[in-house]
Amino acid sequence: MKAGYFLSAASLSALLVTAVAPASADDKLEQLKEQGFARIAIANEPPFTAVGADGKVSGAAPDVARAIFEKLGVKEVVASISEYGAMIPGLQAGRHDAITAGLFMKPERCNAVAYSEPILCDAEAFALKKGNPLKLTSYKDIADNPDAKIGAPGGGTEEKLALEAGVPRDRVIVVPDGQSGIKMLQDGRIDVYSLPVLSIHDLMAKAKDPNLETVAPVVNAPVYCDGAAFRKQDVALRDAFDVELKKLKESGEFAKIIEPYGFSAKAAMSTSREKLCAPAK
Ligand code: 6CS
Repeated sequence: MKAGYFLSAASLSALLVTAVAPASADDKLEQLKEQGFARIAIANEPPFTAVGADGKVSGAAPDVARAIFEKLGVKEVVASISEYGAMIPGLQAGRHDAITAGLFMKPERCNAVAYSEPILCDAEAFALKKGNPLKLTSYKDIADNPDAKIGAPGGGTEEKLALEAGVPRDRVIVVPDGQSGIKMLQDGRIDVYSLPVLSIHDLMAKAKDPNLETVAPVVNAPVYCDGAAFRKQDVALRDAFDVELKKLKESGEFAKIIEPYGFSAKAAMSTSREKLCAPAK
């Protein structure tokens, strides 16, 4: 699988100048084919997305996107790292052609972008001190303990789940990346760090810290699925992406790409954008 490349902000801004807006929505794919690459937003949160020391982009979401864009005649993907909360504004401002980052489908996001059908599904997890001294197994447990501080990505699902469970804003600490989250936990600046299960497992495997442990899944937290996200006006590109995604799922290639990262093809194929974007009952 060809690797895509990570772009610094400076070189990305230079690309912005060249990425001319298409005449019409249907020309977006033609524009990308001529451009030779699709600019994707990622978070660098393995195994969803990752940027190697050599700048090569991997992770389940970019690998699926690269495979599909190749079939659509777009040779490369070029990634830029973004905080989850900045991905949709960046897409809408034309800084990205798609978000392929594990950005979970939720009604409020479905109102803002055109999601593909589901790609990567995962439950939520906590990384915390060995022995779970504060007995935290749900976001409500954190809310109910006035001393408990949670770290979560800015604009991310775990931040929102904590706030919705009643954790006051001053006890929800925005964490820029996985390594920082583990360090903050080790330094006692937070009592729990929350990300999806596979992301926490990846970080814990790398941290190899016997003083930390994982709670997974978080009690009463939903299983989420992402999709590739496109601008609302690029729904023709989204539909073309979905045609190839469906073929990838049916051929077995989809499972071959995502399951080595720990994701379940069956989980993504057993749900739909319609179900995941439906307003909560
Ligand atoms: O979609 C989100 O907001 C979440 N998705 C991932 C893959 N990691 C954390 C983030 O909060």
